[in-house]
Amino acid sequence: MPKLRLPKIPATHITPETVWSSRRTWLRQAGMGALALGAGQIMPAWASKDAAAGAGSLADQLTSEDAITSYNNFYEFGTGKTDPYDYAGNMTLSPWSIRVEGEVAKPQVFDLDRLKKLAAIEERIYRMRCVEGWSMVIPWNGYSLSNLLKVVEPTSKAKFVEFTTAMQVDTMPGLRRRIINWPYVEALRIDEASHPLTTLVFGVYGKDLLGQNGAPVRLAVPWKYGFKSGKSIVRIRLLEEMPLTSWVDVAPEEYGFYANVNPQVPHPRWSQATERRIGGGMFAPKVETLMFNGYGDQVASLYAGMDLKRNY
Ligand SMILES: Nc1nc2c(c(=O)[nH]1)N[C@H]1C(S)=C(S)[C@@H](COP(=O)(O)O)O[C@H]1N2
Ligand SMILES: [Mo]
Repeated sequence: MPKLRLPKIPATHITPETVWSSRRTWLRQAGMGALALGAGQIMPAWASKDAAAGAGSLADQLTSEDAITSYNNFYEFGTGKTDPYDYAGNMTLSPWSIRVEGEVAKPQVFDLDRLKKLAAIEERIYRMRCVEGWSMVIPWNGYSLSNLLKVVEPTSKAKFVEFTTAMQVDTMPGLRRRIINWPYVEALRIDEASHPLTTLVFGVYGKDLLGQNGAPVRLAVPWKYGFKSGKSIVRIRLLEEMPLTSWVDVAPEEYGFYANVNPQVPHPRWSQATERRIGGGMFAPKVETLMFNGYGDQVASLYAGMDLKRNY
């Protein structure tokens, strides 16, 4: 992945987060989720434990909607940070479905409507960190992927879960460049995929996902570097063997299968000890990167006994 460049977000793009509270009302009215929060309580259960591990409250640090939707990695639209903002609006989003197959007792195709109804869509405020050294705090709307996995009944051979993302040659100009052996593929171990924090995402700030964030459905895996969270998913395959994932294919020395956020394991070309919060302005101080991105309490046990320097 190219080196970190400074965000090109005009100050006028950064909206005050007071606007957000009215969107939360929208979220409730739209029935988009079990948002059982009073007006004053802006800290859902999802965030509170994590916040204790990090610097201050996640809700206080929420990245503005404009920053979340205008500074993105989505190489299908180009490698520039604003390419997804510029081009992803042309994506064909309907009809959409995800085919779930492989080591499952009940392989099937889920159309988007059915997917959205499989479980209650909740708000989950997650700190997300890109391998390039920038981060955001994003109020996602989604539910645990485990809800979907349960329906298809993984067999005893299912050890990995692979995510294949959309390849729309007509709408995605980045596909013409062979940066990646398209389509973009990511994967998790099945225990990682089944972890309650691993979220199938349909929205941000109470609105349907925009193309640049992976519309209409993507993953959010908050303790891993951003590239593990595939956007615009079309197929989920359960496998016995570890699949070859896109970034491991492109540069295995730089991007490992696990890609857990780990400030102690530098990327071969840069340190991973700190990060820059997008939307804080060009001169915002860097913040410390936390082990497992601050989610160690919840996920460290998944890696008990593993050498995380070797399994980067
Ligand atoms: N299909 C697809 N998914 C992808 C990517 C991509 O290029 N293509 N980029 C990844 C990377 S590197 C990051 S950091 C996150 C960024 O998600 P966001 O733009 O919604 O913050 O998406 C991930 N998912
Ligand atoms: Mo990333």
